[in-house]
This record gives sequence, C-alpha cells and structure tokens, in this order.
Amino acid sequence: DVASMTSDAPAYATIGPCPDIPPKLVGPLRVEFDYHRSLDKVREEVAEPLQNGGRFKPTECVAQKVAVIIPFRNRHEHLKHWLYYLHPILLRQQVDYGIYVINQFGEGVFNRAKLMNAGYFEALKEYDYDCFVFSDVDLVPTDDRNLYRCFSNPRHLAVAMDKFGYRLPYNTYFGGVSSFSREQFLRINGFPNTYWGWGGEDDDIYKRVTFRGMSVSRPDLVIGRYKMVRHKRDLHNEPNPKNPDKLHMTHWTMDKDGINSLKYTVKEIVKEKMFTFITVDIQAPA
Ligand code: BGN
Repeated sequence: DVASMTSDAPAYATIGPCPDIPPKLVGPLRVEFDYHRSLDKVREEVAEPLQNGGRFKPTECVAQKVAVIIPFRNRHEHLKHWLYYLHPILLRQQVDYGIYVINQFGEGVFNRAKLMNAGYFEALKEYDYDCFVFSDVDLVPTDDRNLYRCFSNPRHLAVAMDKFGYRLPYNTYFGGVSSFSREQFLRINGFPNTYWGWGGEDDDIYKRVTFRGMSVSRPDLVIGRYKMVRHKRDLHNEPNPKNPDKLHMTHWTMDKDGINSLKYTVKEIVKEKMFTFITVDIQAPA
C-alpha cells in the first residue's frame, strides 16, 4: 500500500550522515560539582542507552566515530562528575563514541601526553575510530553546542575555562580538551612521550600542529565554556623544570618523539558500563 511505500523505509535502505547541527541540543547547561555522586547512582541515571565499555552508536544516521581519551590516575571522584554530564551531552550530539580512561600504572611521575598516545593506540585496537577527543577528567563543558568531534583542523575545545576567567590564558593555549582526526594526529606524529610531570606538553602539541602547516579550530567563548572540578595538586605530578626548555626543540624532536616511538604495556583492561578502564605501564621514572 501507498503508506508503507512512502513512510516506512525499506529494510535495505541506507541511512544518511548525521546533520552538522544535531537537532536535540539544548545550549547552556547547569553544571555543579558540590555534591557527592556515587557511581551506581550515575549509572542508574545516564547509562541506559549505552553498550558496555561506554559505547554508543546512533541508529538514525551515520555519525563520526569518536574515541574519547581521558588520561587518569586516582581521580575517581572527578570521573563520576565527568560521566554524569558527558554521556547525555554526547548522546545529544549524535556521535558514535567510546570512552577510554587511560590509567597510569604505579606511583611514578605522571605523563599526560604519553597516556593520550597510548589511548589513541588502544582505542584503535577496538574499533575503526576516525576522530579522537583528548580530555582532562576534571573538565566539563557547560554548553552542549561545543561539539565533541573532529573538524578540518585540529580543534581546541576548552577555550573558556572558569579557572582562567572564561577566556584563554594565552593565545596559543592548547590544554584541557582537544580533538584530532586520525590523519591530523598522524601528521604531527602524535604527542610527545617525554614530558614527565606537569606543564608544557600541550604547548608542544600546539607547536607540532603549526609546524605541520595546520591551524587550530576553536568554538567561540560562549559555546566553549568549561567548569573545572576544584582539586589540590596531584602527587607525583610536580611542575617539571626541564619541560619549558624542551619546547625550543620541538621542531627537531617531533619526528622521532611521538606515536612512532611509543612504548608501553597494558596491565589490565576493565569494561565498565560507562567507560573502558585501561591501566598502562608507561615506564615512568620514580
Ligand atoms: C603553561 C603551561 C601549560 C599549561 C598552562 C595553563 C608550561 C611550559 C612553559 C611555559 N606551559 O604555563 O602546560 O597548560 O600554563 O596552566 O609550563
């Protein structure tokens, strides 16, 4: 009959790409960290549409395949807030996504960029992702129009953080949250593995992007707002006085220090409902 021919798509019909502007976005969001959220409670509230490991794939359209990589150690309190806010946002943004929490094994010096490289590698073992969003665990966007996907240039998403007065601390700031397509990431040889402790690795990444002739894409200061969960400085992540000097060498080191020189071992992979938790030994100095 006519109705079934016009309104019901036949089973063999292919679905089109997801729209550039997801239809269900709501704009500015209320984000508060001042009360305790248990993982069970968060799971009850947001996990229903998810596959195990923090995976989701829209059925109504073909979406970008996005791996969200979170470098991590001892921040379970922050992770709960992050999951509580980000899963609903990512669902509304219509992404085919997976959440990868990359946990640094042991008590050695922390290395954010090396963990992100390991996350890129581990995510690709699981699914043919074409986009990688790298996010600190303590940063939650307060506007869902800030799209967690890839653009024609590497993107810096965390442009207006509360701790910097809702603006960039300096023009070339690239910290907090960023996104790279697979091609963009490979073009800069991934991230440096040699920035131990706090500071500088994000500046190195920014330099890699510009040295490879790309520019940085950004949302505006209204859409790009973030709240950071307040915390004390982490143990074993002191500012490293060697890091600033390394930035002068990026031009010469970036082709040999990156995804092509990455060495680490996987200690454990745990699939939780809302995320995949991967513990990696990155050979950290004590
Ligand atoms: C910069 C850090 C960044 C950090 C921002 C914001 C360095 C390198 C020497 C200048 N850079 O100073 O890594 O994201 O502050 O906190 O330490």
